[in-house]
Amino acid sequence: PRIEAIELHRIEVPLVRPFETSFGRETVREALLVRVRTDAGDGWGECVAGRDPFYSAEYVGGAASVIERYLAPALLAAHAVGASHPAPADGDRSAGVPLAASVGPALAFVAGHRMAKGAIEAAVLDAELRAQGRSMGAAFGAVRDWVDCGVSVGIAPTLEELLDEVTGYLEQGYRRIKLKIKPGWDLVPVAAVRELMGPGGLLQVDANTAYTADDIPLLASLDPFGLLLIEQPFAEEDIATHALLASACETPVCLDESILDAATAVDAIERGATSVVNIKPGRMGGYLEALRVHDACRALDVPVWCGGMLETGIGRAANVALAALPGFVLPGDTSASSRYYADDVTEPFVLGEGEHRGQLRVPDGPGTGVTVRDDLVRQWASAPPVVLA
Ligand code: OSB
Ligand code: MG
Repeated sequence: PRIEAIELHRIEVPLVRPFETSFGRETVREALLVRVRTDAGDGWGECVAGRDPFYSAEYVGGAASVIERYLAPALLAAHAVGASHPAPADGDRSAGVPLAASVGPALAFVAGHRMAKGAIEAAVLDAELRAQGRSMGAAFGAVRDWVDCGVSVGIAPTLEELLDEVTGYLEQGYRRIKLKIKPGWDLVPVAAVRELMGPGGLLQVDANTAYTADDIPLLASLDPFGLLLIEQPFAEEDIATHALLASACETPVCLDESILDAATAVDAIERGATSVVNIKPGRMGGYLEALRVHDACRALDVPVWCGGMLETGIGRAANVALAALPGFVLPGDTSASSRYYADDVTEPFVLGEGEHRGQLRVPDGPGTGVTVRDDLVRQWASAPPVVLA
């Protein structure tokens, strides 16, 4: 297929409850959706950047701007004459999706902006796979039809409210709880939730860079709670302090913000800074790089799990497909739509029942396998769509 136009749609979707982390509190998800129009049909991608540059340097307004000014014009120019793309080598992760594989190289001239690039690549991948009649799961090499789901629980106003929220999620069947922590909200909530879940419950924490090297003894004192992992306690650039913590505690250290691509993942693993990896495709510039991170971790015997960024059904569908790969051995932050939104822009993701309690089904329709509701995209628009052609 040939890329004919790239559309940007900014929407605001209210969250069912505020989501508070060490870097801020959100009550709506401001999402940037990308629709790619090709001569063989359309595809949708979701940018994972947040409203503000707090989790990462990228944010929705910046992503929209860089796409409009640099990325979309370059991609459209690269495809203007219906240029043919060299088929990726056999065994390469992008064999079979030459159009999506051409996106990364065409946009590499722009430094960084992985979330913006990833959104475009995801839309192109969706369009290309739809044209082929292939699902993302099939294209990625999914080995399961259902994936285990965890839930990321924000910082609560009180301990009592936290325990109520966690109790609700456990009743809904979630297989793992992740608590957001920050200095002053760590040992006490972790102890309380461990008590609530019992010794066997899968529990982990995420600090979103809120600690410093001085906190190593405090973080090591979480060891008795039998956590699955401690996620990103220190700054994005600070591999060294993560390695120090890893040698000072029993709980596995897991990097999120620091993992920019397969090369940084391998480097952090080799330096002993991470023994589990949170794969967030949007943060790594797209699903094709996420597949490379998965493969690299698997070759090093490092378990991975699929992170989340409060995605709508568009990003969620692709994340669930990715989480069906063999290296994803821990439950992901791939929660049901209802954990975030009363209404989703696609058909909602609903947790399974019976043997599939606490799981989501991997979509098997072409592309992401979900249908975007144009009416809701229009209704929830926070800015007029931008069409680049
Ligand atoms: O650090 O994993 C994170 C949400 C927004 C930004 C960063 C993070 C998160 C989450 C929520 O933890 C995961 C989800 O349920 O989508
Ligand atoms: Mg995280």
